[in-house]
Amino acid sequence: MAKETPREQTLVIIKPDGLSKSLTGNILTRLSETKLEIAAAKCLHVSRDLAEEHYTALRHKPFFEEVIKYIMGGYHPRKKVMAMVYVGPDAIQKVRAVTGATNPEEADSVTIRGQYGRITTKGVYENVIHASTSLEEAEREIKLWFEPDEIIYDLYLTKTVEVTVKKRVWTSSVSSPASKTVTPVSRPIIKKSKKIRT
Ligand code: IDP
Ligand code: MG
Repeated sequence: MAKETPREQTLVIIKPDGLSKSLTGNILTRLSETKLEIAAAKCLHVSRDLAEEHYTALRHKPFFEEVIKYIMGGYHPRKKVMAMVYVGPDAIQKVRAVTGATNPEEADSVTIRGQYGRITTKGVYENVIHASTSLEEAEREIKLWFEPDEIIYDLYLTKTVEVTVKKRVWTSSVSSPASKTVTPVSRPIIKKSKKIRT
């Protein structure tokens, strides 16, 4: 009897060029070809700490500073990313297949990077999307980008800890039109009693 393909999870990030070029819909449509399920999604501003931790393996590469600036939105008007967790059989390989090669000029033209990516005159690979490459990388990245309660499934072991921190909440009053200004938020929302991954 054939073995069942293991259920996997993978981190996908639509990078600032994807959002600035309004490619979100196109990218999600391409990703839907994998028939995987989205288990978490959020838009966020990427702090330097998060960017450096995410790309820690590239610390000694000559293009490290450019990659950090790129993921933080330093080259684009929309300084944010959309982070998602996809789950399902063979999720890592399936998402990588539709993502395409790292170098957008070498990526197959039917892949997301081949279709929408470019190399800038400064040599930055604007390749539109990030996708985990292994089970270990996916676990490290998902735990870095998401808290357990932001994902609809318990993908990894968690424990509950008591912490006392300040947290922003909505006010009960209805906003007047004048106060409906849009202010970017980069602070994480921290709960008083929260699960953390072990
Ligand atoms: P991946 O995104 O295909 O997994 P990695 O080697 O993990 O490729 O590199 C992470 C990111 O760093 C790439 O997506 C790309 O934005 C950038 N990058 C990788 N190699 C180069 C390079 O040779 N020149 C410029 N940027 C690069
Ligand atoms: Mg990689």
